[in-house]
Amino acid sequence: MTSITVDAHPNIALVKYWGKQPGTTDVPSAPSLSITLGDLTTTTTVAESKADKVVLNGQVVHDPKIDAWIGKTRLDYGIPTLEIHSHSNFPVASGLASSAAGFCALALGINQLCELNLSQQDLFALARSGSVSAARSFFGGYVILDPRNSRKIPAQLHAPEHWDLRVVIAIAAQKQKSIGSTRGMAQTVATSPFYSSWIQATETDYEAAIRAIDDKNFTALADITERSCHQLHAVMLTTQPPLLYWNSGTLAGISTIRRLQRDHVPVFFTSDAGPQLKAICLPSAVNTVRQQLANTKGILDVMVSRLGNDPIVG
Ligand code: 2P0
Repeated sequence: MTSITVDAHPNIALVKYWGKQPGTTDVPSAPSLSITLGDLTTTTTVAESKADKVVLNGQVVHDPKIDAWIGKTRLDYGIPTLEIHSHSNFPVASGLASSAAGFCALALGINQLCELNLSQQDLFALARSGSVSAARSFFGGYVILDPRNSRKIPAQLHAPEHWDLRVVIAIAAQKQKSIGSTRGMAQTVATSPFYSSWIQATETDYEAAIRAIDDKNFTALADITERSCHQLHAVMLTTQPPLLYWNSGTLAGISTIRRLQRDHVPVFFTSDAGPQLKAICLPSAVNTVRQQLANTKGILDVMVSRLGNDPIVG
């Protein structure tokens, strides 16, 4: 086999992960629950080559995180030198979980190309060692990752057809300038006085979110998701030095969503380690939400996605 191409989708967490178990580099401290974004795709091709080379959206990159991951994977599995080309149909530097889709695709592609025949557990662990959230991109629809499960593997809670939610992504900055997630969360674990409350609250929110999705209870899922988002940003803000990922566009977008909610539009929001705002809504509301966010000062662009399927290994 000369090359393998994998299409994988990013995911966004409704119940967030932020912090690893002490002494580990890839085991989350709390469970998380995500949705997979079907209209955003990272297409990654891996091939044997004379030297390692990583090309992201046409640019050769020397990314310490990717390089370290390749080095460790070579030590663990004896993989050859590789040329990796990855193309995303969405802005990769803007905090839209491109690393989740990328490490998921890389793990799948290398496993196939190098005939590693990894067990599911080892394949998920390989992706997780790149980015914990990458393990959630192995499935479409509604996905759970619970470290209290002894194998620490993700699982699909429901296929996308279970409940047709839409996601409107509001871009509030074109470049991700803030501190990266891996470093940021390590600082939170070490310094936020509210970290243990965050873990407890996340475990409660996780169980409640599963019930809300099982029951397709939009109001309950809206409450849980926004609470998890606010609590995430609360532990970020109480980190030393403080992590402030939002900008004025993010806050203006939140005001727009609050106004839509007062007008009974079925929409709620979340945001991650960056300024982008993700609005989750019912299909009937998607045009209104898209228009209103596009007309919000500080929102530079909007994208819309349906929920997506599992990655495709070609
Ligand atoms: C999440 N985030 O659950 C949370 C919410 C960002 C905020 O997972 O250190 O890139 O590589 O495991 O997976 C982003 O963190 O971090 C993330 P590492 P990752 O989606």
